[in-house]
Amino acid sequence: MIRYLTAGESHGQALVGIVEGIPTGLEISSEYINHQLWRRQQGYGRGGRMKIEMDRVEILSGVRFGKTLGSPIALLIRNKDWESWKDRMAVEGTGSGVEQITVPRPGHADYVAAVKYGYDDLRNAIERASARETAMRVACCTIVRKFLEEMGIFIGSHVLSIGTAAVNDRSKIDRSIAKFTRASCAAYKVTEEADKSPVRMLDESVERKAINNIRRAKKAGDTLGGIFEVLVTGVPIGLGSYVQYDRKLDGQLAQALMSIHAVKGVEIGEGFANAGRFGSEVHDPFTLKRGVIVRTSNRAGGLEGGVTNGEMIVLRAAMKPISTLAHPLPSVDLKTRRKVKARYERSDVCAVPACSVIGEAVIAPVLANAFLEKFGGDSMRELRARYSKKRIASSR
Ligand code: EPS
Repeated sequence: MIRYLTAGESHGQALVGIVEGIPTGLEISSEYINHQLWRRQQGYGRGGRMKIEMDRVEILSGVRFGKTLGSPIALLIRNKDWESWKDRMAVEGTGSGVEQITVPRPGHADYVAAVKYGYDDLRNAIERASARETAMRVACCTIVRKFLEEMGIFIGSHVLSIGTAAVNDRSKIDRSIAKFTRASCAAYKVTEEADKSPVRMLDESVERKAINNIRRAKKAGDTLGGIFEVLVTGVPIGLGSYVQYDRKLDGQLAQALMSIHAVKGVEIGEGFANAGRFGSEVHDPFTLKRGVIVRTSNRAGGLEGGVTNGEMIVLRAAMKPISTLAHPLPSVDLKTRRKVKARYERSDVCAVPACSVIGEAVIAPVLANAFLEKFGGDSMRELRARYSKKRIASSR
C-alpha cells in the first residue's frame, strides 16, 4: 500500500517527503513532478512568496535510471526564502532577540495550536500549519498520479466559483467537459484547458468577475474562497467497497480533500443539490449502448455504495477565504490579555486555483491504494498484466 509523509516548516531550510509502496519500474522524473509544482504556484491572487520561490524537487532515493526501485522515495524542495529567515528559524541556538508572536489570527491554527501545544511564540504553529506544506504533498502525490496515468486513470480539475463569481450555467461547463469525455484522459484535458485561465475557470465571463472580485478583495485588505471540482476519468468499476465504513472510497476521497488547508466542505457528484430533489430526479438510470450497460446521467459522481461505478468521478470542495487579512479582525494578545487587531503577515488574497491543483494531487494515493487492493502487484509489469486480464469496465 502506498503511504507518504511530509516534513518541513514554511520558512525552514526545506520541505521533505517520503513516499513508500510505489511498484517497481514506474518511470518518473523530477521534471514531471516540477510541472505539477509549477501549476500549484500559479493563479491570480497569490501572494509575494510565489515570486520568491520556484519550487523544484530533488529526488534523493528510491529511483534509479529514471525508474522506481520499490524502496522509499525521498524528496526535497528547498525554500529559497530560508535565506531571509535563517536567524528566526535557526535549528540551533536560543532564539534570544527573536520577536515572539502572541496575537492569533481568527480562522488560522494559531490559537488552537498555542493552547494545545503550549507555545509562547505562535511562530511555532504558523510555520507548520502553513499551506506551504502542500508543495511537498503535491510532489509526493505526483509520483502516485504518474502510476495512475500508466494504468489509464487521469485526474483533472477546474474552479467553479471565487467569492460571488460562480458558474450558474452548468450546461456550459458540461459541454466543455463533454468535448473530452470519450477519452480516458478526459479529466487531464479539462485540466489543461483550465490551466489556460488565471483562475482555472472554464467560463470566461465568470473568470472576469472572479478576477474583479479578487482585485476588490485585495484593495479592501480582504481575502476570498471558492469552490473547485476534481474529475477522474478512466476509472474501472469496483474500486472501494461498501462492506465496511473505512473501505468506502467516497469517505476516503472526502477525507483526502478535507485534509487540504482551508477546505471546509466536500461533495460527491451533485451531493448537496440532490438532497433537495426527488429520488426519480437524482439516480442515474441504466441503459444499453451497443450491448454495454451505461448510464444516462452521472449525478452520483461516479460512486455508488462507496464503490466506483465506471462513470467519471466528480468531487467538489469548498475552500474558505484565507484567514490572514491585511485589514485584520479583532483578536486578543495571549501575553498581555489586551484586545488588539490580529497580526498580518504576507499571505495570498485567493488561493482557490492552487487549491484545485492540490485537490488533484491528494486524491491520487486514495485511488491508487484502492486500485492496488483490487488488482495487486509489486512491479509495473505484474500490474499491467493483471489489470488487462481483470479489468471489468472503465468510465467513458
Ligand atoms: C504558501 C506559502 C506561504 C503563503 C501561503 C501558502 O508563504 P508566506 O507565508 O511566506 O507568504 O503564501 O500560506 C498561507 C496562506 C498560510 O496561511 O500559511 C505556499 O507555498 O503555498
